[in-house]
Amino acid sequence: MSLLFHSTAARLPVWRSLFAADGEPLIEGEDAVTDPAGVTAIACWVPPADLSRYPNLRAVISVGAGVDHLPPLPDGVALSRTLAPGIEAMVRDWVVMATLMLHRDMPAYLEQARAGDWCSHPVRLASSRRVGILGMGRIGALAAESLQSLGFEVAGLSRSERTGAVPIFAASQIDAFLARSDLLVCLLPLTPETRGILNAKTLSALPRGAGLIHAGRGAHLDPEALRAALDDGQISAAMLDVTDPEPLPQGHWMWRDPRVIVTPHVGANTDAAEGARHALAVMRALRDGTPLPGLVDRARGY
Ligand code: NDP
Ligand code: OXD
Repeated sequence: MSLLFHSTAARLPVWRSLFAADGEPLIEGEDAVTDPAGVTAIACWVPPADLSRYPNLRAVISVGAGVDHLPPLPDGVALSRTLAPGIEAMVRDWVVMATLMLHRDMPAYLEQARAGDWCSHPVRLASSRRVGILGMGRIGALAAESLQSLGFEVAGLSRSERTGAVPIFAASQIDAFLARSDLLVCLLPLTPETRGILNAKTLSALPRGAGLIHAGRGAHLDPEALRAALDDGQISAAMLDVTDPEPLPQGHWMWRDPRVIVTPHVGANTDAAEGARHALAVMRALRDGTPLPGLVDRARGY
């Protein structure tokens, strides 16, 4: 019963030492597999092309929080996403930074700085700005807490009815949620239901001049709808950490438009030790027959 490491080589030394400390066998890449029947789990971003090589495979572990990039897995193979406080804190930090940047008109100031243009815009209290967080899961809830502590009026939206530290709208109440979101933050998983959710209809349901902060997945957003909303003044500016495709092609209008700031999917980068600890927890659960940490519900898609 072993885990096959199929992730970034730079993470391997840390995984090696944590697995050794736990007495848990680690196969250091497909080339090191001597007995495919001994592979019980694979930790990867993208799995090896031929999973039928591993007849006793029971779990694939995504070395990240999202799972939308993974192909369908064979029946009987569970999917676990990495649960790590570090991932959640990193994305929370990016969202707080991006929210403050839009709240304090940084896209406009960055453009003015290039032109040496000393011109101020009205400064508003955070408490006068309503932030709406699409996706109140592990990351959304953490971001909500931080933004609320900065004084923003925060609400969230989740698929099911929930309660939390801030008001949470259910998916069926999306219109009311959008209508009160001066700054819209997307922290949704990409599923058939959420693909394209940032479209002309949803952007037009926001208060006029709203800002968009997007750290979910590129395919949530229709870029042409964003461009039209920016040109029309419906959206004032956007901060995007995710695009479709990634990398965003050179010369794409979103790189050049001063109202849009793109970062290259750097909201989080799984810390090697945290990833290894999650994988060790999955191996323990497989041995003990207990529920897998980070188990993805295939029907929901997250
Ligand atoms: P969770 O699974 O913990 O939370 C997902 C949230 O989205 C839940 O609140 C869920 O509702 C809600 N949701 C799902 N579908 C819908 C829907 N159709 N309508 C409304 N709400 C919906 O995920 P995380 O918080 O851990 O991560 C969220 C996403 O963040 C990841 O899937 C990934 O896309 C992105 N991410 C981006 C990173 C980056 O570097 N930019 C890094 C890490 C993650 P409910 O509570 O009812 O289940
Ligand atoms: C993740 C990501 O899902 O990097 O962890 O986006």
